[in-house]
Amino acid sequence: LSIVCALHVQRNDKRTFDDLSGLWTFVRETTNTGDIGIENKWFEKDLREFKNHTVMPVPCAYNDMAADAELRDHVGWVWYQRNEIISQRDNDFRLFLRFESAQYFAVVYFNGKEVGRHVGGHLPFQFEVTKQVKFGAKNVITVAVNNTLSWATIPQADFNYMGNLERNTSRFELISRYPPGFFKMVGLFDFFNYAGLLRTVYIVKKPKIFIDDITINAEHLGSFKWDVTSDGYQLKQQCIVYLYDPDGKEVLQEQNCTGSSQVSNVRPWWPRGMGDPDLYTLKVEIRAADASLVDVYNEEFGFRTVKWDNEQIYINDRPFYCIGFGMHEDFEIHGRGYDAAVMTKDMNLFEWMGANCYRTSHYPYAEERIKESDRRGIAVILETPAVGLKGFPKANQLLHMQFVEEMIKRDKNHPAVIMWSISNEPHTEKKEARAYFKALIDQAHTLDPTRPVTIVYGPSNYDNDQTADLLDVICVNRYYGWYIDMGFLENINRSVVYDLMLWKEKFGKAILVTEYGADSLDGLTQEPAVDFSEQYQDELIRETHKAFDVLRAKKVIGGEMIWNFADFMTGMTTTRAVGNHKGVFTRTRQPKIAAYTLRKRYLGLLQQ
Ligand code: GCB
Repeated sequence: LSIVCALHVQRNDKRTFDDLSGLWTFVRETTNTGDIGIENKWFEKDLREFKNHTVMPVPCAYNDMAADAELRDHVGWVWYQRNEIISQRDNDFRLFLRFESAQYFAVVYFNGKEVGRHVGGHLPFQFEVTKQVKFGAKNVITVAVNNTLSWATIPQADFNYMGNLERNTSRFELISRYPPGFFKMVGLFDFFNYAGLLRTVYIVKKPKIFIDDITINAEHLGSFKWDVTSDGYQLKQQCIVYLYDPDGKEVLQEQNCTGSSQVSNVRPWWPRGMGDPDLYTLKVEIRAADASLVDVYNEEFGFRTVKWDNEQIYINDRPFYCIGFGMHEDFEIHGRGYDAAVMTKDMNLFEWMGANCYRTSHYPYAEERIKESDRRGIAVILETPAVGLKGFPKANQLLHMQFVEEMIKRDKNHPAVIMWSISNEPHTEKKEARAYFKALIDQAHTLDPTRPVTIVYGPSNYDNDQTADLLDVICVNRYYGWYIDMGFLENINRSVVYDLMLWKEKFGKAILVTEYGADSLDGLTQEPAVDFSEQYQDELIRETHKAFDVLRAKKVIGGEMIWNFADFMTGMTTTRAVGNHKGVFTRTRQPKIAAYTLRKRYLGLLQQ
């Protein structure tokens, strides 16, 4: 059975789960000293007997849990362990260990034996442990997580050993500028590499024969298709689907695992500002020959259609102008760890701002957030973890394909998801990028023919990009007035219009501006404006909006997203002062001056 997770955990008559959130025993190996833990079989040991053991909350990044630079900057293995009593009552279930996100590479052990490994953060995976479980007794779950990135990973990092260049000079017998073993790992991306068990861990309990996946394709005019796959399903068993409308009234019942139908008087799912985000539920049952219930799953979804042409995106045949944010899953203390409070605050601020759209820059966000976007009518551009790619070897392409599959399998039934972003700012000016991305774009189209596919461009230009003609929609990030022509705010309007017109002329496709903006340190005010002041950020945004108005009128752009929703942590570099400050909110989610400018604009656009 594949380790890919299609359906979220659920409690019902036939299934249940344990949420393993809380404190786990934690041991950190010394930075980058090989595989000491694995070689010495730490997975067979009780980690509480280790002198240096401590505890670590899950879900949470471990990096900011102490006033300890070594923990923050750790590169290599960390170990998590937890004991769980699994009741005799669970004897009839098949049991799976499920991880919503482990950054970056995880090896999972159950009762001292390896049960599986997974590469890549921000996407869920599961391993069956039914045969290894000791019912009515203590079971030991051990997870080794390694955050090392290199050119062979996605995202990529420059990983260089610098302490082994032996040099003899006649006068000093100098060995190297660096101490032996010194290395540097620098991510090719602009956010902190928060690591560990970043999202919830579950023991999932499913019946012996269970529903493995449900694919729903429901359009706003009532066309409805479903396809159910299951594990262990036998022909004499029956699949029954029940469709419930937003009021819970049954509107359809069919006895087939795969089928299509026409539903009348549909209440479509609309993004905010266009209508209500109505949600339907498909209940799927598998019944045995004697009609007894084998498994059941309730999947929420919406009737909505996404279309696109060379000007814009349409939702339910009406033009949809995306107004919103690039953002990050990022907050003080828990880093990128899932937190329902931060998520709720973010979504409430979205509504306050008048946004209708965001991009999960630069990795898929927790499924809880996508589900909440369904409920609130906020459109989502779902992005893979492939940010900043510079090299395009075959092995990376295969890994990238795994991420596309895991992402689409997880989120395909969410009406809020309107587009798949294959990558953010890859170096698509390189020739070899074309074959690399063609395979990924084809794969996304095959896995989901209903949504447009995009790449978010940064380094490439209209005249050297090797991939943009393969896309449905083009996204571009542009920093006029910041990385280009700092201080010349009055040029922004002209530059942005010029740049985007050229993309439009060359490719003739719908274009969204997915990033623009400036850093500002909250409370730093300067009149006249200088860089890093709140005024500069605000004025840059206002000037860019002038260009957007021109481009909108010419039907050149189909959406605009500020970079960034909130300030966020990055690695150390000369252009960052305790992180990236392009947020229109501070890291603790208080508005800067620019937030009010943006709010006025967004609320106005939302009503149009
Ligand atoms: C970009 C990247 C984003 C950075 C941003 C910046 O183009 O896509 O990850 O954070 O620029 O602020 O430099």
